[in-house]
Amino acid sequence: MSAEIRHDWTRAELRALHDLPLTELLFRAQSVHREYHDPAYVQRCTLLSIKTGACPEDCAYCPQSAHHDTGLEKEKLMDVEAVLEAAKRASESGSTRFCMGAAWREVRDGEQFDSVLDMVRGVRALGMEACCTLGMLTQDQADRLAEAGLTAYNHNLDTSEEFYGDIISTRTYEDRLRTISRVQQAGIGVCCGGILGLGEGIDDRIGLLHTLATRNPHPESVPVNALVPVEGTPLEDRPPVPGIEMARVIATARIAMPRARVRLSAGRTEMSDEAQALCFMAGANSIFAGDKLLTTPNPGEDRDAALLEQLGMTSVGA
Ligand code: SAM
Ligand code: DTB
Ligand code: SF4
Repeated sequence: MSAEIRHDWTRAELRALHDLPLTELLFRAQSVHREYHDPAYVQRCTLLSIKTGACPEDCAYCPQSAHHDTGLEKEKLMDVEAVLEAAKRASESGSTRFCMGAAWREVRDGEQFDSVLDMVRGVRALGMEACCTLGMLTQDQADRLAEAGLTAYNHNLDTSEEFYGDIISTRTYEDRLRTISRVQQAGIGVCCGGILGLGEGIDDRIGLLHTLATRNPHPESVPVNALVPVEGTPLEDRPPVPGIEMARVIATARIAMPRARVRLSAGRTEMSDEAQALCFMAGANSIFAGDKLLTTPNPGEDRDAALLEQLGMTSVGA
């Protein structure tokens, strides 16, 4: 393999890659991609919101924050059984990873966390990868999730450290990094990425990629979300992110973190087939399947099946 795994990327190097002529950038990303991955394969993951709304954090993009009036119905933590039924359906429809999201600032020990641990064990017993995103964790909680068999923990940095304070005031970048390190320490895969379209500059996108690409090891997966603007949030009027900008960030992530799964995450509903195809050519090799993300719409099985068919790509076998 010629593309070595590096952890010493500089911001300038990443910016230079990002700004290459698109044709050159995609060529380089594709060269790295096929050294480490099957270029025809895309992983499908299913998301489920196991606890919805009324979150004490003030993330400006999020429909689930109690600080914004988005008209979202809040819901208590789901029963273990209902979650496992949804996981079974997801597996039957071809998803290989099941991701459970809770609108919590942090995990609290007790009955609810014990239920989440049961959910993780149940998803693993179905033969699926299990992922959770539950907010901040202590080391003991991360260790217990690892013991339950959790494959990956999603905890996004969203943007650069410099821009972070413009988007969230109730926690710091440092808080986020601390949880990520605990997850890693517990031996769980780190799923960490960001959102484009928050009003950030290109250097903020590079700042995020730099933080991720200089971690050792690199994250197991890197979700690249396009903001889904939700009425009632401070970012409701943000303009859509051009597909080409998504592709540039994905390609830079692919080159800098060759082994990571790069997930074309939220925002696909608004993207054309061509823009999504460009993102796959840039090195994205995972998507969220099904007609719902956590609380907002996603393209759904039929549109995705038609897209993958057109592209001659598959989500079966790795
Ligand atoms: N509360 C936990 C946390 O924030 O870590 C887990 C759930 S939270 C909804 C998971 C991720 O969804 C966030 O980190 C953010 O990156 C993404 N997200 C939330 N709202 C979004 C939106 N409107 N558009 C795109 N991504 C969004
Ligand atoms: C991630 O990076 N994107 C997913 C998953 N990780 C948890 C969540 C997207 C949420 C989009 C807004 C919503 O549906 O509520
Ligand atoms: Fe809460 Fe997570 Fe939404 Fe922030 S992104 S408001 S922490 S659910």
